[in-house]
Amino acid sequence: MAENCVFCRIAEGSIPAEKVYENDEFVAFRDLNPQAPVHVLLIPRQHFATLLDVEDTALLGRALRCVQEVAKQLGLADDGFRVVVNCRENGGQTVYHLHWHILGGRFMTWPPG
Ligand code: DGP
Repeated sequence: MAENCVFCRIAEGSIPAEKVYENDEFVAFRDLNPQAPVHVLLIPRQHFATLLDVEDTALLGRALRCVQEVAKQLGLADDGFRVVVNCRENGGQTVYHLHWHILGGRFMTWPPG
């Protein structure tokens, strides 16, 4: 666990969050500041600051398998949804614990801001 990492604390349960999915490797919970009717963050329990810090490509694959599970569980599969990873400053990353945003429940425009 990384010191002062809010998402590490959510994963271990010492900071509350509305969890919607978890397994031994990943946790998904509702975003505090939702940008869509459904806005969930999927995180690995292991701390990686950014997407660039993961060497294990199999872990990235397992994360996307969890994204599929969460999307189906939350009823996003039929109409579709968006998956976003913000990376570092220009990517708009504000919390430096790798996370996948899963957004759905409305039509998403493109390009993003
Ligand atoms: P990003 O900008 O990609 O680093 O997204 C970080 C997201 O994390 C942002 O949408 C707000 C959310 N967030 C930040 N702190 C908390 C928290 O304590 N709890 C929850 N549920 N979400 C948080």
